[in-house]
Amino acid sequence: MTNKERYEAAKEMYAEIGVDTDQALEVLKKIPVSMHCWQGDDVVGFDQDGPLTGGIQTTGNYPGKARTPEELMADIDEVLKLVPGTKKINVHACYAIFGDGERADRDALEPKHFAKWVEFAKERGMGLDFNPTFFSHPKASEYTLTSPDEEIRQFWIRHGQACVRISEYFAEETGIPCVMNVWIPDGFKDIPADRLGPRMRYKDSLDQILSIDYDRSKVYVCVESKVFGIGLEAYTAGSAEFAQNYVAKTPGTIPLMDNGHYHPTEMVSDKISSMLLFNDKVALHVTRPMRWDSDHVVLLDDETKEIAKEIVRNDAIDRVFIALDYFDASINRISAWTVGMRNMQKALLCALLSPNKKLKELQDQGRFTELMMLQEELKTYPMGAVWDYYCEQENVPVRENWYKEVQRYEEEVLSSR
Ligand code: RNT
Ligand code: ZN
Repeated sequence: MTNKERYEAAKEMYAEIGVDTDQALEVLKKIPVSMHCWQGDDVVGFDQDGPLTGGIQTTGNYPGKARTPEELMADIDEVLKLVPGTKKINVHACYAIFGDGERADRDALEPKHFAKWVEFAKERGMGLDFNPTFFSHPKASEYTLTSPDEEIRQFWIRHGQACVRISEYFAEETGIPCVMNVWIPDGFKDIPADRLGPRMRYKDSLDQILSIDYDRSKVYVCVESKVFGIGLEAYTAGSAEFAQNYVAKTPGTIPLMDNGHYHPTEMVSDKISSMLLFNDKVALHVTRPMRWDSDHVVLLDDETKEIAKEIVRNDAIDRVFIALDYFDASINRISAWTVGMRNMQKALLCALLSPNKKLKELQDQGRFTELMMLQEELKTYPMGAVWDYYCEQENVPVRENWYKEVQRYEEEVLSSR
């Protein structure tokens, strides 16, 4: 049977439960998923040689990581060949690309230092997202936007402002709004004497960053919360309450939830509806925390599917910015990227192939026996046939066939790095 024939059979099955597979694919194709550039080089970047700091960590030493902008972009191109749908590239400020002899510290970054990323995105018809880098830098060895040292704090405020300008440049050049996410690692390893002070300074720093003139319809500034980091176990200034309240009181800012940033029994899928109720827009970092914020590759697991369901069945596709955020250095990095990107889209497809209206009715009518039965039966519906057909239509390899290309690339390119 061809992929098309299998699709037609699946289409009939879905039609019987009121799901239009053609329409599901039309919608899926247009949902942007922002791919993090930092999976390709273990969050190193191009503007410094020091270690990764900020209480985050990559583990593993798989050969072939990208060492230059050219290598990183070539690797991203490989992934783009293997992943269907609409993609954006998510760039961190530490991925600035300097010309010969050129250099700028983080507080002096300019749009021109990202011109190559713009060129890359434009040639591929993609949008760009952006992140200031408040870590892996000599001035971030203690605190950044919460620093009690006013000189250091001002340095990082200038960095944030520079990043707003770069984000605006991205949006103007690509014609696609840029999501700019602020995450700072600032916190304490042990019980603090003052929890309020750092948060007051963080709030003031964000206010100062946002005080510059920029087009709020082009740059969406997000604040990402976190519960703890390595060496920052007792306290992080940018906690969930901080981020949530900050964005609630600051028009034009958006909360960003990373599903590795909560207590392991807390689920982001359960938080999305509340956030949607009180925010025009919500941003996500989709990752896979294993026992802690370990940033494993996104799988097609229950939580990823549940997150996708919350986006789709609450009619929030245009209100939720989906970005991936993980970094696994223990396996082929192209494969790590591809698996995560394809899985995010598979999760969205599962959600789009659910008879969501009908399931909601069953809940509202208290028909919980039937609800459980149907939800369980849906799990073995032929989503795979729809996915395969979609990949074929999008001209990307079907099923595991993409891995052959990863192997070829590893042999021909990665192995000689
Ligand atoms: C860290 C945050 C943050 C980073 C990236 C690299 O815990 O999740 O989003 O992973 O900025
Ligand atoms: Zn994150």
